Amino acid sequence: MYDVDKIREDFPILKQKMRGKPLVYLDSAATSQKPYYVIDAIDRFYKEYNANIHRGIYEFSERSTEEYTESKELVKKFINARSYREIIYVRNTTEAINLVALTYGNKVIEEGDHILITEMEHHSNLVPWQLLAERKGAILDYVKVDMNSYKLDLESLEKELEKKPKIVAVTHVSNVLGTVNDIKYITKRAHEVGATVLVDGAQSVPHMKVDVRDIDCDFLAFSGHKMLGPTGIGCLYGREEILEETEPLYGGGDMIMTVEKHSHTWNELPWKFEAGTSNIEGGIGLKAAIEYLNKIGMDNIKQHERELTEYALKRLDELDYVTTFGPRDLSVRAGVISFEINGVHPHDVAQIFDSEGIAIRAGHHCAMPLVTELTRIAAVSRMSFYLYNKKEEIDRAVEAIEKTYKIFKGDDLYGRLR
Ligand code: C6P
Repeated sequence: MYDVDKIREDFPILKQKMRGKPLVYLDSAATSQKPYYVIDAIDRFYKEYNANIHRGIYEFSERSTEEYTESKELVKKFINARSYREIIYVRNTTEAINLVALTYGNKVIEEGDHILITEMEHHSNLVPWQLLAERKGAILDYVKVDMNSYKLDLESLEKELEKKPKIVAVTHVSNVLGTVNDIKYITKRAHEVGATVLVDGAQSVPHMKVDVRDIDCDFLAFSGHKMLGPTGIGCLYGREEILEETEPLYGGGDMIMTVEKHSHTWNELPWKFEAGTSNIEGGIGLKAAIEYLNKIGMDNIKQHERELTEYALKRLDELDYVTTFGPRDLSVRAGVISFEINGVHPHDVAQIFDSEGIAIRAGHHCAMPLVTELTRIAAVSRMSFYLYNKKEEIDRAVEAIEKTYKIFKGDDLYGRLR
């Protein structure tokens, strides 16, 4: 049985108060909280065997190298990659996508080529492609979002695929709508027109089983900090054949095999893409995070979040002055609920929540094109769930909404903005 109270015991921060009230943390889509298991693994590294990797021939360096390499093996298994050679560590999802745009993208995109993304992308999977398109004189196209179902419009996908894009970059889960895209289907269709496919897994990898061989994507990007790991470590999965043929972005230590005065040869994958001293602490922390997630079980986490989402949507539906965004079909919905309290600015909502000890996010959520389509003020409030959240916390959020509405009722927000 899923014992959320037991899980919560593992997260020291959840015992904290905020504004003098027991903390309700509903902002895991922004970043997740960390269990002792991860904090202790990082603590042990610094206290017991801190040393640089791939460099020292002494016990501590061997141990840190081993732990770091094992973390890649674990990531490999976690996403079912073929080899740890396909696992490149970066700082976060953003850096992973930029790395692809700046290396593979620079190589394959030429003037007049099409790059296809969607209207529900986070800026991290949008601006790097805008920059690439600007550099190369290429054309950036968008798959439309159906604003009734909050899913990708598959007719629009087909229309855009007729232009034979060279790269298709799409989010697995929207950080605003919670929509879970049918990424396997999109990848299949994109491959059929000859495109290379990058999947933004920032909001999927932490919450559900993601299998790169099943999806058959060419690149997958995700962040450690959203999946119980530390900040500053993220991952780019890349298909080995593609990575082999792609030039590295940075030069320096560790990415080379040999160096002469006027030439050098590259190291093997994945080190070719990891110049300089790595985020060793990050790799070790990510390994612990995945061990912890595996112990709970990704299917259990997904199911728990689905129950929370169902409960939250039901509670929010009871309030006729609240609008929620995102699919109602829970089979294609992750634990993210963006909402609007009629007439109340999301920043006011977040402030009242804060005074009640509840952390949510408000604003454009780094997805301005999408959020501008959703509301005239280009901002929404958002609660997001993870393995440690409880229904009682959703009740606290609903109470905060009721309080907010009482305070701001009659405040003609849109009138004020006119
Ligand atoms: N979204 C949110 O509150 P980084 O910052 O690189 O770790 O992750 C970027 C990113 C990329 N794609 C998606 C779908 C995301 O949701 C995010 C991060 C956070 O929604 C912070 S803006």
